[in-house]
Amino acid sequence: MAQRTKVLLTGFDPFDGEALNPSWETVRALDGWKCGRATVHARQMPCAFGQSIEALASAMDELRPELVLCIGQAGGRAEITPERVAINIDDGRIADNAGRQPIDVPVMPGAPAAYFSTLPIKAMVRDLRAAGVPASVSNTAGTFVCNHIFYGLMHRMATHPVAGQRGGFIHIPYLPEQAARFPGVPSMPLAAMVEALRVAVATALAVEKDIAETGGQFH
Ligand code: PCA
Repeated sequence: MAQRTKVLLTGFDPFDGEALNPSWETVRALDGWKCGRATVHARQMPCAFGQSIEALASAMDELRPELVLCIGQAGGRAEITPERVAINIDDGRIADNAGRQPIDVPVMPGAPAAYFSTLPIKAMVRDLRAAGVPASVSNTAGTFVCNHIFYGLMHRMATHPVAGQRGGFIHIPYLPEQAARFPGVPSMPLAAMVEALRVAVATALAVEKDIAETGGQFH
């Protein structure tokens, strides 16, 4: 029998005045879920520059997961969006939960400008759509704490390589109870997002080489 492996799923604590964060609500529902050879371990990350990368690094050291999927809230997006690229910049539009608002500072001084996700983002979008979940590739994770932890994840995997380890980031919409305060803003129910992450994890475990299918955009 193939050896069991671990999947680390992270979500954030609430920020920007919200009472909850859909990323943590979704991820924690999957803690302990067994997907084929892998078991999911859910961890909550602080929505704070610096601290989030430290918390992620200690979870990775503890678990040594085959797969790391960091999840975050993208209020206003209508779809599940696997992110293509993490950029080496912090530019907070608001302060983080620790009151810090870095503007135009690198996530890691002297490190590369960007890293690509090592998740099969196109295959994930294909499988999500096939499962009836609206999904698209996103070509920017922004410049707040989500891009920050995504960059920290990719930089760590580049500088502390673990054989076979892959990872990346997925942004998810508001929950309906959040969007109810912002008329016209899209949302997705918790159960649909939990199912979506099951599909994303299963595809990420199964597909090592991504498919060539367009996920491009004009702008
Ligand atoms: N979303 C924010 C940070 C935490 C979260 O869930 C972001 O997109 O940067």
